[in-house]
Amino acid sequence: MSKLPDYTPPKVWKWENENGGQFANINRPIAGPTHEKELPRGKHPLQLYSLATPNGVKVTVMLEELLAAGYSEAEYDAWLITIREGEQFGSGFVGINPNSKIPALMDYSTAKPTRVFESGSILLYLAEKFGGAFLPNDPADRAECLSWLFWQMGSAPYLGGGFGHFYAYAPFKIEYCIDRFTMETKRQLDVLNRHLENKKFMCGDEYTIADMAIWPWYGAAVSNSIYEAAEFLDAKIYTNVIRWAGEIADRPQVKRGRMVNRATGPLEKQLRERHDASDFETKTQDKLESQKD
Ligand SMILES: N[C@@H](CCC(=O)N[C@@H](CS)C(=O)NCC(=O)O)C(=O)O
Repeated sequence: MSKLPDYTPPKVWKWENENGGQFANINRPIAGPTHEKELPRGKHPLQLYSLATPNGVKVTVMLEELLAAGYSEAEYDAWLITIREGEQFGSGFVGINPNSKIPALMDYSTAKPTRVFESGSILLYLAEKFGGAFLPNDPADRAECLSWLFWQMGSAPYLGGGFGHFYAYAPFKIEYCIDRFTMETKRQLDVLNRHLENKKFMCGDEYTIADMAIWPWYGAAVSNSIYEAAEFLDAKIYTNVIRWAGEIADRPQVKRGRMVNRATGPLEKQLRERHDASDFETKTQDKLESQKD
C-alpha cells in the first residue's frame, strides 16, 4: 500500500480550503441559491434544463425515443446548464431542483406546472405521462424494470462519485480509495454482465427506461467514454455488457439524445440547445460557428 497523506480529522469539520481536483470550485457544504437568475422558457410544454453528462443524457435519449415512437407531445426545449460555472445554483434552477443538480424538467401541460428532478424520477414521470411507454405493462415485468432503474440510481454514484472521482479527478491518486471503488465498479459490471447473458436488454426483449438509465454510465465505462478507464477496469471481459452497450449506442434516437446539451467534444456533435427537431440539421455548433464567419 502506498504511503497515506498525514491527516487527523478535527472535532468539527470546517469549510476552509478548496479540496482540490476537478469540480472543486462548485463543491459547497450548503444548499440553496447563490444568485438570482430566472430560467428561460421556450414554446413547448416540456422544458428541460440539463447538460449532456450521463445523468443528463438519460432524459434526452428518453425524449428522442418518445418522439421517434410517435408521441409528438414529447416535443421539448432543452436549455444548457453549465455546472462548471455554477448555473445549477441560480434561483430559477434551485426552484425546480432544490438539490441543484442536472437534469431538471418542467411540464407546463399540467393544470398546475409540474417540476420533476432526479433523472430516474424524470424517466418514470415521462413513461407514465406517455401511456406507459418504455415501461412494461405486466406487473412482474414492470417491477423488474423499476428494480433495475432504482439499482442504477443507487449504484452509479459508486462508479461516478467514487471510482471516477478518485481515478480521474482527485488532485492525487490514493490507492486505498481507487482500490475500494474499482472493486465495487467491477462488481457492478459483473452484475450486469451476468444479467445480460441471455437477454437483449435489461428486462428481456423490450428496451425500457432501465436501459436508458443504465447505459449512459455502464455503457460509457466499457466503451471508454468516461474516465479513460476501460483498460484499467479490464472492460473487455464484460462481453455481454459490451454487446448490449453497442446495440443501444447504434440507435438513431440515442445518437440524437447524446448531442443535446453537449458543450464539449466535436462541434458537429454538439447541440447546445434544442428547441425543434430540425435543430439537429441546422443548429449544431459547427453550423452555428460557420455562420459567424
Ligand atoms: N441522482 C441525480 C444525480 C444528478 C447529478 O449528480 N448531476 C450532476 C451532473 S452529472 C450535477 O448536476 N452536478 C452539479 C453539482 O454537483 O453541483 C440524478 O440522477 O439526477
